[in-house]
Amino acid sequence: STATLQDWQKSFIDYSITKNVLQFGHFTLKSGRNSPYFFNAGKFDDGLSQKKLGEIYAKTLIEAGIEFDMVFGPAYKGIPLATSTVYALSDLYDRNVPFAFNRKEAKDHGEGGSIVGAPLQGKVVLVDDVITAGTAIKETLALLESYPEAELAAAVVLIDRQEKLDGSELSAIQALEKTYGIQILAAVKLEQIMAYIDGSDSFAEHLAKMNEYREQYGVF
Ligand code: OMP
Repeated sequence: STATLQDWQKSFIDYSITKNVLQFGHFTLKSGRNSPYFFNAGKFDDGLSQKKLGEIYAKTLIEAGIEFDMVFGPAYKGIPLATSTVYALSDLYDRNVPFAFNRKEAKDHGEGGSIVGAPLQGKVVLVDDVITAGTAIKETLALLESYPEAELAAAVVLIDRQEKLDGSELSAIQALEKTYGIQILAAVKLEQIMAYIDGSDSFAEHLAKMNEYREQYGVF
């Protein structure tokens, strides 16, 4: 692979393997696809992990030069990610950024009281773990329709799986960017994970499976 990797990306992939967040084997995805790898961000389950995640989201946002006013974490998995991100923005970049999240339960009863935290207004950045088909992002776009003062400016995820949507040549990220004009940033892409494990004997079999998977579903 020709993918380039920054040192912090190598450390992050390495840490994800150590924490068993990045797993290799047989996994059925939400989409029904059978994947040889899975990224389970729920296994970032301690303080050091949250510190590192916050730093990664903050860095990815700041380095992309995104203009934003607040951070939104979609329930449930986005909630700790939003707090870690705003903490890191304050700690490392001296930016005191408001954040909010939604309650899942309130969604079923229509409007009212479904948002916790800062008022939803201005340029909103969504933080989430993984995008495959983009379901969480579409749900957040729908939710923001009830908040005319807010617009979704960007989304940041840890991993871009770089998979084609069914019946399309585009990935979920590419399609969402095209359809809604939002920027979607990923700390690490599949091609970078593959580049990182390339050359290591203990990952050779996994890499071969990932190459097959990529040939079938990949956008690169
Ligand atoms: P979409 O919401 O369809 O974009 O799929 C993303 C979701 O799939 C994540 O929020 C997870 O629930 C799950 N997922 C992972 O967490 N890690 C993966 O490597 C792959 C998936 C997945 O099922 O596609």
